[in-house]
Amino acid sequence: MSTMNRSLFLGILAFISFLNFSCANTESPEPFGPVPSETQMRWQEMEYYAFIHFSLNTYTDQSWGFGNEDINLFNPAELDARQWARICKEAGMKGIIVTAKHHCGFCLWPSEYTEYSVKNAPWKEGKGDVIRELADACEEYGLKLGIYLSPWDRNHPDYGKPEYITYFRNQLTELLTNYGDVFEVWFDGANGGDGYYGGANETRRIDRTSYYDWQNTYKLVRGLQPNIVIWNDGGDRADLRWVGTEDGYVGETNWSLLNAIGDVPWEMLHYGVEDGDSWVPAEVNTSIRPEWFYHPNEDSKVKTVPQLLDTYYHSIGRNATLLLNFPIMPNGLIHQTDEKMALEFGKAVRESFAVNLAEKAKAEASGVRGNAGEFNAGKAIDGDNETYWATDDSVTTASLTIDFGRPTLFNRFLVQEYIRLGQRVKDFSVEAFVDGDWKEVAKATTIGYKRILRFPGIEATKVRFNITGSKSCPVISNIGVYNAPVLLNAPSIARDQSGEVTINTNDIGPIFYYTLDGTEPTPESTRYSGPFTADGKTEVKAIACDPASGNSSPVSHESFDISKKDWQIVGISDEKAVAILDGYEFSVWHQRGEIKMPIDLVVDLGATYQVSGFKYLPDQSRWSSGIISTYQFYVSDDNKKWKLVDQGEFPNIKNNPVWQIKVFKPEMARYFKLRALKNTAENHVAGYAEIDLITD
Ligand code: FUL
Repeated sequence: MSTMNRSLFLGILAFISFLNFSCANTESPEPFGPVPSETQMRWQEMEYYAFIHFSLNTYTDQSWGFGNEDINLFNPAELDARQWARICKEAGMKGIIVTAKHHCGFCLWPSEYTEYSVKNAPWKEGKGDVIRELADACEEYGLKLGIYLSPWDRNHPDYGKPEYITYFRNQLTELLTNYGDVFEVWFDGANGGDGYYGGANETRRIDRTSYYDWQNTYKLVRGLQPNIVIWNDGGDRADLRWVGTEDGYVGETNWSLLNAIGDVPWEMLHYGVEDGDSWVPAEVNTSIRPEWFYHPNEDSKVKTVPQLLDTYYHSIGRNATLLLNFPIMPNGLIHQTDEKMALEFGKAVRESFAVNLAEKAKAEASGVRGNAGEFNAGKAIDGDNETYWATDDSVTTASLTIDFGRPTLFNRFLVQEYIRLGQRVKDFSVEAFVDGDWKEVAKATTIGYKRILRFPGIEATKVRFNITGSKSCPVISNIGVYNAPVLLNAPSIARDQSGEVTINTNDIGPIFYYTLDGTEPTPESTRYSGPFTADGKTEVKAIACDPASGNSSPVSHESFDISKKDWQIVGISDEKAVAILDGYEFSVWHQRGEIKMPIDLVVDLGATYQVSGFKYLPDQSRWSSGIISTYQFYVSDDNKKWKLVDQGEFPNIKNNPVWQIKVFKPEMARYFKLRALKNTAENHVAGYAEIDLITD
């Protein structure tokens, strides 16, 4: 070997050993703060699973049974737990938590400790066991089983006494012994109050901090099911936390941390505690319908795909899991609308995240821990959640750039921390490189297990992820960039009392085109750039378009009648009553209190018109009330002498509370009066989301 070759050889050797040395000496980051247990980790990775609410309430149209409901009501003719499991599986869920016992105390399994169970119901002549059937169905479909066991029991005679705790634990032992692996147990926080209590029919209060002796109950649970996670919002801190609402969202900032001891006010449930001393991640529980149990009048209120997608981005997309409830119908099945929406929602999620545009790109970071290959930027896009990009310990702000190599359209950014080492990032932003400049497209706070940001589609050659604040050096296990299909639902068109028209949709990104002359809108029609005025008789047609694909939605169409500018509600001083005329379907006003049916609503039109019909939209809210079912409609030209022009009922308004349209022989009128004779609840409340007229 020549001297030169020799020194080259030695140089290479030295370089290789330097590389080895630097790798061998780059330690992984130390965990920062609390970290998840293995069972919490397994649970978090499930992301999405179902709740099933089924009990005697299903047969009594109630939310909470009193505890004395007739056991003979329980006879689901077509019960099929395999249908539940199939739907959950096809919807993309990973498990099912079932109400083995709700507050009424009725048990869906033949418990040996009570007579108030399926064993004394007519279903399968007392030989049935819903939990067995569900456990078998879950096994067949590769789903995990979870158990909801209400601590509050309005049937049991001993509720409130120490003996009840023995009963409760005996039941837990049955459920956690006889049905195989259970991934989660749910101890509902509703506790104590009035009930049947074996015939005592009284109110019983318990001290929620001491009565259940949770620590020993937890020991029992973990002894029987070592891999279980415990949900408990009513007692001592367990493995998971409630998010403070059943409306399907957690805070935009969501730390998976709480303090082990002390009160948990709403903010802490919602946002977690940045410097909390325990790992207590969030589970978002919500129902696919307004209520948890089945009520036929909610058949028209099943959440739509855009609503469910919002829930997805506000739960799984914000570092929580999603527990979505299906109420079971009296026949023992999930309703076909619920099935349809859940499957379409699952499909929309699958399609949104089908292609990760970052996977084939190049990644570069502002800094890499010890310059070591095992922590470089590529580890965040290698599709392996066990590898990660990390920086040196002293670094708490950093950025990672993904280069697509060519203009690429995207509208979602997904990022995950390697939470086995703790949750660290406090805030971050996402930028896109467009025409030689960096443009901010989104900004957020915490990441945790998974964070997904939505923004209007943007075409860029590179995307940059900037960590602008972190508790310790960031540790990022995964980044995904996606171009989710834009949801092209027909947009909603609303006009307020002043005549201003607004066009809207549930997705982020589509642009709208509209016409006012009755012609079909196309991308050549007027582009909507914000609310516009179109008072008086007006016909608006609109479409939503995805600029990237060029696809458009079906046409939506609204015909507005005479201007409401000068309309006045007569004799009502409550300013909130304007909700009736404001054009927004979700604002509502009620007449209630001292008043009794019949209840009148009088409106002065400000001028005389030839009126030939009217439209009534009842309360659209989740807990709607005052839905008028029987009415009379009068007109007048002086607010003194009234003429009855129409009367009757709004058929099926209870089950389908949509716009009610009535037409009659045209009459000249300056005033109209809608008289509510009855509502669906047979009480003295009249509610109105909107009232409108039809004129000639
Ligand atoms: C609540 C209960 O009171 C509801 O009935 C329902 O079971 C829901 C999941 O939790 O606290």
